Amino acid sequence: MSEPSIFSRILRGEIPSEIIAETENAFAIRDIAPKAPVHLLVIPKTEQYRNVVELAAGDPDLLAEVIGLANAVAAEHAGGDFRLVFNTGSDAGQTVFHVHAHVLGGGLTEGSLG
Ligand code: DGP
Repeated sequence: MSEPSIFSRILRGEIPSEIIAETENAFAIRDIAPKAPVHLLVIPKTEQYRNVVELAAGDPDLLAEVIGLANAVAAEHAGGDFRLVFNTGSDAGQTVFHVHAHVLGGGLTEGSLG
């Protein structure tokens, strides 16, 4: 077995980070290095999907749940409008290979790409 991802460790309470919202199969936290006035991460509780392409192919209902939770946290924390970013692959800036959506809002600039 490989080591649990940083997000699985947060979900288990092994690394401190407030879980600001959750559904049955997904949860949301604040990004530790925000690139926008509001920068949240929405993450499936399972770490079996490394990126959004795998998630879409393997469990489209879970992808829809992630997007629904992104919409809900954007409504609560970012005034409604938001940018959704899934970095996919290390050349695209992905550093954590447990699929997650960046929810960016609250006044975006060109640098707010997750
Ligand atoms: P990506 O580059 O798309 O794989 O995004 C990973 C994000 O995860 C990055 O923006 C920083 C965030 N992150 C990494 N470690 C932690 C952590 O321990 N706590 C929180 N809240 N965010 C983290």
